[in-house]
Amino acid sequence: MKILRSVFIIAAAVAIMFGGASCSKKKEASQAVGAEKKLVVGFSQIGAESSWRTAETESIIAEAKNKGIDLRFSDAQQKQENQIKAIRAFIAQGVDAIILAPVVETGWEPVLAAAKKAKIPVILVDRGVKVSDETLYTTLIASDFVAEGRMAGEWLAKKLNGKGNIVELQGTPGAAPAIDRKKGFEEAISKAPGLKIVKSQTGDFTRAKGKEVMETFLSAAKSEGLKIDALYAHNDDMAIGAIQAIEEAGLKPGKDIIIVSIDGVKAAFEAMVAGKSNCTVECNPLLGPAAFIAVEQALKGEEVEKKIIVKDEVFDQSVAAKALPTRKY
Ligand code: GYE
Repeated sequence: MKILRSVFIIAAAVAIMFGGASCSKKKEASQAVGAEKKLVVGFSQIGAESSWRTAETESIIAEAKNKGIDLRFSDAQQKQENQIKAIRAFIAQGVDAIILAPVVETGWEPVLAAAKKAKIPVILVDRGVKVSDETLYTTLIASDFVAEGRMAGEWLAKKLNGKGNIVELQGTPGAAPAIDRKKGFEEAISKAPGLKIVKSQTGDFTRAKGKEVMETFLSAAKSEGLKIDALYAHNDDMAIGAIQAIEEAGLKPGKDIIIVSIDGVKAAFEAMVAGKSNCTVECNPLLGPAAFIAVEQALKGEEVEKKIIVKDEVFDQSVAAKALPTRKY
């Protein structure tokens, strides 16, 4: 055993020596012709509105580092115009590829056409776009948001035995996950006529806005004599903000008001373990590895699947404590 191990260590050392030598030789040769160049990829990110978003950013930055890619990162602070500016700047810099997480679905055609004209592949991550010409981007790597909304709706319909008043916190207006998560949820609860969405407003995917809007829901419901049975939030962060508003109003989140949200971030699992939330539908933000595989395929001229769908799962209170230590974001 010992001998085997030392043979392995020697072999490894030799490999490193030779590998190292050939590597530096390669480097010298390429420096001589000035050829070896790092891949340059521009990443236009929406912002840092949620823990999901931060996890996605970290995943992409980490994978770029891992692959020795020169990543140009741009944070658009939730504004499409900033994303368009960033993409135009990436084109002017002559980047090899662009990764785009588009804040909203529409309004991308001119800038995507400019990237196409410059022969720069565009990889869409997490949110989709609506364009008349699908060749304007290489691929979309994302979850099925309609399915997520449907899973949340089915779970809630069962939990409420098909009856109750629901308030909804929507994501950013015009964003694919806000549109599709609403659609899937409505589709699922339409099968239970006793379930009604009594109030619905955007909370912009943030904790602060989620809290603020929940406060207005609670005070309006109070003056209308309306009982709120459940909250459906398009992401966990808004649900976390709403939990605070519910507690401040003297009610028990997770008991007086049943809560279901989407993303599956650690804070949602912690809230479930504390009994303050009831269910989260996972949406995996760790898209870095898949994004750079698509970048490399596109640059090699290989065919890339038009849509790469990330699979999601439902987690409720009954599995939260067991799942929490295994959560990666
Ligand atoms: O659910 C939310 C974020 O686009 C899927 O955006 C993403 C959503 C995610 O801010 O937390």
